[in-house]
Amino acid sequence: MLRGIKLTDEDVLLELTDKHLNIGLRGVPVGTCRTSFVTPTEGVHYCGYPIRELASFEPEDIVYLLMNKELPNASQSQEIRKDLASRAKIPGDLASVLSTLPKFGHPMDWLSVGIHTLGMFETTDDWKEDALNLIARMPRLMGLIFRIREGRDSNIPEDDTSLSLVDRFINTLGLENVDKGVMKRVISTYLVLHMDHGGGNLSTFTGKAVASGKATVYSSIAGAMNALSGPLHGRANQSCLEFVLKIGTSDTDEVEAFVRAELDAGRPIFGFGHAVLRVEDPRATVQFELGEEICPNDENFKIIRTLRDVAPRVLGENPKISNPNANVDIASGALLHHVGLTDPTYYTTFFGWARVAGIGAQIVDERSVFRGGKGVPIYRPKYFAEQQTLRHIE
Ligand code: AMX
Repeated sequence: MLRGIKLTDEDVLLELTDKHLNIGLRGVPVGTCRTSFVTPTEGVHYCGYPIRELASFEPEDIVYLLMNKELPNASQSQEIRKDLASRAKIPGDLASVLSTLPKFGHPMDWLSVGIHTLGMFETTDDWKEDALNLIARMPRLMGLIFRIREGRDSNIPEDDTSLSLVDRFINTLGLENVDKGVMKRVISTYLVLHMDHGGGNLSTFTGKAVASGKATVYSSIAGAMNALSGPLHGRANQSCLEFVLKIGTSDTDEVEAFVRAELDAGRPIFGFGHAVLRVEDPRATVQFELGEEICPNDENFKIIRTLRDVAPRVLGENPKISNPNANVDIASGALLHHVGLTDPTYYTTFFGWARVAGIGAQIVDERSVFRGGKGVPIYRPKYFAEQQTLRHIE
């Protein structure tokens, strides 16, 4: 036991020992989360509903769920659409700011700067208002990031606010020769599956930590996006599609040889394994089902279909690996690629776009609901001094 610290978590007595220090707070209880939790067999649940049951809802309905902890009825569903649409207009010249950024910068850095910029244009003194405004303005920010980085005209009309979040993104994006209906399905499903993932993942935790000092929702979520951009966190979905492109064949024997060679070289098999889940992530299952429907013969989809058969068998030979099955990142890149979003460096921005809803809702809860509405105090975990001996300059 560490310096007399004992924590009681309902029926579990947790003793903090020295081995719990300098491990990134892994497993140390710090709070409660009203929006979602993750179980080993059904994965993430939003407000109690397993993600499998929510996968075909529209993103707006899941925004409502995360904010209100109830699924909307038909009229509430219409209301949240209208509400988000009414907040869509960006009160400033976002395109001019984005146009000054270096095109060689990573899209996640653009996303973070874009969110900060939105906050400089306007913040209210209401956590929920700001969270909803940001959610409503993300489609245009996302579309402008693509357009400007690709050197296409960014002087485009305001969003048509009669449209959904995803339709507004697709219109701002303005790609020719794509099937907008299929693109909408893929992106809507992607957003719903990625909106939230418990309270302690790095980006969500970071967003709430920044907000605990009463920085704005925009600064907090920009911070969360910076956390998400790391290769060990959100950027894994970019790595996954890059990995699939590197395999380049759906032949079972060749894929197996590739997987074994990667493991022998000490590299991870992207798209497999999970810290909590002990079965295939239902979010992967949902995306595989969607892929079988919309692009069964797509080359990348064929590769991930083979990987899904081969990798768990090969990874399962190593008893250290707790879950050799597919995770959420295995399929999302192949689907985005299929609908015309072919550059994997953008994939984490979709993850970030989705997470704005979950992180926003969790910030609202921590700032204005918990502790009888007083909110969680400023974060201040305890660090022990490594150097215990007092010293003086000679
Ligand atoms: N490929 C190779 N080795 C793997 C592996 C994989 N897919 N999954 C687990 N392992 C290894 C771990 O690196 C660890 O090795 P170590 O003991 O030498 O450090 C050992 O197996 C035990 O790991 P674990 O307890 O099963 O998983 P974890 O909680 O430590 O890690 C994860 C989970 C996701 C980081 C890991 O499975 C991994 O690196 N997967 C590949 C990368 C990937 O797909 N990332 C996306 C994650 C998606 C998500 O969670 N959002």
